[in-house]
Amino acid sequence: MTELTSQKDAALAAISAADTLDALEEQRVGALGKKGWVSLALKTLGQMSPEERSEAAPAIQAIRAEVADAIAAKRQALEAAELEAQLASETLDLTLPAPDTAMGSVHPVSQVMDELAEIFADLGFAVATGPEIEDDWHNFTALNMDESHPARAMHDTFYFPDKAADGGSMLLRTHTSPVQIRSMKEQGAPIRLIAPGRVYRSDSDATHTPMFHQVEGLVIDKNIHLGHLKWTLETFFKAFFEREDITLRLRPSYFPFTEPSVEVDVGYSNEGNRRVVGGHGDEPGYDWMELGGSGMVNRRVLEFAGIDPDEYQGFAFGLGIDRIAMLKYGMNDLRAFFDGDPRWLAHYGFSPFDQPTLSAGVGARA
Ligand code: FA5
Repeated sequence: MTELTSQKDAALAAISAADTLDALEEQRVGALGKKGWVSLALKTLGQMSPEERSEAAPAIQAIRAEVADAIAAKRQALEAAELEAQLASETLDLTLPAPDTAMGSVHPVSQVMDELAEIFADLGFAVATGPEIEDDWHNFTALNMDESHPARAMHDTFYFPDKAADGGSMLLRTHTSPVQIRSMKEQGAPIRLIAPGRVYRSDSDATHTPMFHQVEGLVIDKNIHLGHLKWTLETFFKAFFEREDITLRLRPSYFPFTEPSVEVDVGYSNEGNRRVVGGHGDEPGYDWMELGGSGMVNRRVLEFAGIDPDEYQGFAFGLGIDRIAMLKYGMNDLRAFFDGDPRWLAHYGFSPFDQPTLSAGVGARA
């Protein structure tokens, strides 16, 4: 035992003197390793008489614990010191100057979506979303376009090869209107929302792209009529284009999910090769341009979504976000929106610090 005690004192001194993790590991192996002196001492217990063992065992275990604790404490101290040294050597010089020009910008589509949300939030509209991979029922059937409906053919739909669990087709949504159905089914009436997002159609030229953006609007309540729709859109466009002389024309049209249906046109004039929104389209020098579709929600659609059409009515609209972005900010080729050309983005992009707010102006440019 006396020998063990002096071995322990020597080990504790060596542990305390160890100045690297390697030196400490050497001490651990020498004491607690398979052939270490503590392990060898523990092995001698087997050859002792029961009386000797009952005295020696707790003493050896106590020495083992004391040495193990000393090693653990020293390891913690050495690791902390090592981390301190590493942190001290890896400092980052935050005083380096920032680049002269800001890197990156907000895409005009994202900017316009933020502007839309800001204006409609002020009118009491919530923002809803829905899946881009949609089923046939939400994209068509519940919007009053059953399988044989000719309007389906107008949508140039991208279908997936696999069917849904119920056997229905899966597709990339062709418009944001299925969000109407999802929101009505989830929330019931009354409802006041916009649903901006990506939509897909197999279509491509300077004013059509296979993926583009729409914003859906939906208001369901009691005693809603077409006048509410016109006021809402007019108020929105005045705030969006930041001018009071906006004139809308609602032109009779057809959508299976609205009745009556109207196409929304806005008066504009040409300045050079740029179209500028404002003025009355029938005046000399002015014309009308279509911005989207709208109408009173068809009774059948309310029924599909579980709302009683004798109690609630509503209006809905769908606008092309890319189109209104082009009009506001003067781009003339829609395809450039999706090319990812850094020169185009540097020219038409927005500063991330230029958040649209009603008080500071929804179209302020840095
Ligand atoms: C619809 O998609 C209807 N869901 C709109 C609607 C909603 C009507 C609610 C009534 C009630 P339409 O196919 O006309 O309608 O598209 C609406 C707008 O999306 C168009 O006016 C246009 O601005 C834009 N748009 C349509 N196709 C493309 C395309 N390929 N590229 C870019 N914009 C497009």
